[in-house]
Amino acid sequence: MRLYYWMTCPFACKVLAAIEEIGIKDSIELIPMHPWEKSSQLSHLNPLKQIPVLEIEDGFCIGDSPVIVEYIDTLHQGTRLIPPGGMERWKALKLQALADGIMEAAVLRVLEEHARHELHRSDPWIQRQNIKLIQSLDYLEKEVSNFNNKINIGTLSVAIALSYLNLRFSHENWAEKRQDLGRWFKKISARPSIKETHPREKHSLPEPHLMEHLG
Ligand SMILES: N[C@@H](CCC(=O)N[C@@H](CS)C(=O)NCC(=O)O)C(=O)O
Repeated sequence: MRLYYWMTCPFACKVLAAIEEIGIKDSIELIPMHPWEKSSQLSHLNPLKQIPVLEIEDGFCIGDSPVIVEYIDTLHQGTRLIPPGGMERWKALKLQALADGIMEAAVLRVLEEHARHELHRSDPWIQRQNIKLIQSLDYLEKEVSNFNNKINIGTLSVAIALSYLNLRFSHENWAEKRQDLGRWFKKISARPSIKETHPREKHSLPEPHLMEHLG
């Protein structure tokens, strides 16, 4: 199996964290692929031209991190990252969806602020993404007391989303006004799955000219 990924893509980091948690690292070949690279072969793997992509066998690829996680969660005998049933399942999936939304809003904000040509940049669009981030962080601050020490796809995804905010918007220090969430994040960040997937470099933002065709 091959995973096409990029270290600053939070959706890819989520899949890498899941791979680490369920202990199947040795059966997956990791292939770095930048989604904005013009010469990229990504279109052949995923018509949406997005990473992460898991190539399960020659020519059979799945994209979309929640679907990839669902697949790899069938490959081990340990505790499932996606709880099999009951309210625990829906709570975990709800949290994953929220974390994915945070990642998406953060990525869109980063692209608009740093990759789009300033003549085309839209402040209302940036504000809209930022409101989503603020509201979601405030929601998580209220919910975090229910996380306990649970490790499932919901809590892992939240940790990866927060890790991405720290990478891109460290100066905004989300934890300052959300101390319970900050304490929980510090604790979960000690897990190898989160520590090792935290991207340390900010490089690899697409060049503004790549975004110009978007107007
Ligand atoms: N829903 C997808 C989102 C993946 C995604 O947005 N990946 C970004 C990189 S972080 C990408 O490949 N963007 C290129 C594009 O959308 O054209 C998932 O969960 O995997």
